[in-house]
Amino acid sequence: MTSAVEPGTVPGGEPGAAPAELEAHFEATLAHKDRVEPRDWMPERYRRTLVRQIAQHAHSEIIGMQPEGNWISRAPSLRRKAILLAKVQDEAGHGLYLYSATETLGVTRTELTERLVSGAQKYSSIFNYPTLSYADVGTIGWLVDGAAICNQVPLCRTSFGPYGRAMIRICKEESFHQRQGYELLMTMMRGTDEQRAMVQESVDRFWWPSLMMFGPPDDASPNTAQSMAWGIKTHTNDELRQRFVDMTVPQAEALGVTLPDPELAWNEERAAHDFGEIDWDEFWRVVGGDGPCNAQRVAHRKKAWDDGAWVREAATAFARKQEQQQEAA
Ligand code: FAQ
Repeated sequence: MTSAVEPGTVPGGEPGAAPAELEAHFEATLAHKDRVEPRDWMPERYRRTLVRQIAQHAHSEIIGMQPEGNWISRAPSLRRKAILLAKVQDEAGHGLYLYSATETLGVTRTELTERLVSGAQKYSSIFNYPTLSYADVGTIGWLVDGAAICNQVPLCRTSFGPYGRAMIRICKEESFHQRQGYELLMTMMRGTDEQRAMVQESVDRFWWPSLMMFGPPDDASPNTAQSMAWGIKTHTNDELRQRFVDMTVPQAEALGVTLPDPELAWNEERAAHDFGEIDWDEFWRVVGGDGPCNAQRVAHRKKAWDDGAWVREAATAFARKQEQQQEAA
């Protein structure tokens, strides 16, 4: 979509102040499946929904560094340590692309981080579970990155340009992460009985929380209908969860692990897998702050943010000084 507003107009404009022409232009952009760009007029609710979703996504990438980061100093070999370091660093990069996308909507990374550490904004429930063994590094790659890919590949075609473009690169890296997790688990499954047991125990703990990553069921998802009408989401939570289950079952068979759900079975009629009921009470408890690691994750992030204050101050002072020198020259 080309710019429909005067340069300098605040993105999103005032709620209810949009002339019908601008609104029609916005609707036409969505109807043609074109991208909405930051300088285009957009309804305030569309802008706010994007800030909420992209910020939650960015926070997830950053908080998501903690569970795996826990194992960097205890990786079983130099090769595994190098792989894990690179993966965790990639997640930091994803967070930064996403914070940059929200900045085009008029919110700074500082504001968003403050909302995260104060508990005003969410991050993915999955990162509130602990990593208890090195197999968890493989399981997170396989299941958590696997679920992330299922959810995020459709977001490459989301209606807001900067978000969709960030997702293209993120998805390429997440695919690589998923394969490294699978490769790690496959190596362990070819190892000793103890290693195989470690993988199975890890999969038992992460399977259900991975299914929860897709969000509440469609009939309990307050945002899906509007987000789909705006082209922010292109599939519902349940559709993507089903896609993930169908994709993962054959991979589990190839690995030789059992997914901890006695109701998991192929349904010929639906041409999809049936699976058991997710514990939604647990999901809402974890989202509400009462998961096994919520307090620890946020406290760690807050400490890192506070400890980094002097770096941000120094960088800002340096930039200001350079500007002054350029002006003087
Ligand atoms: N955890 O109406 P809906 C990754 C909230 S990145 C916590 O269905 P929506 C990479 C939701 O915000 C993983 N909260 O909401 C990695 C809403 O709350 P609000 C993150 C959740 O937005 C891998 C309320 O429940 N990915 O893994 C969750 O339409 C390995 C009602 O829900 C993204 O963020 C949850 N699981 O759909 C990093 C992808 N689910 O604000 C390190 C982008 C829902 O209204 C290692 N986001 N909620 O009070 C999305 O696709 C969507 O935002 C959904 C939720 C599908 C997550």
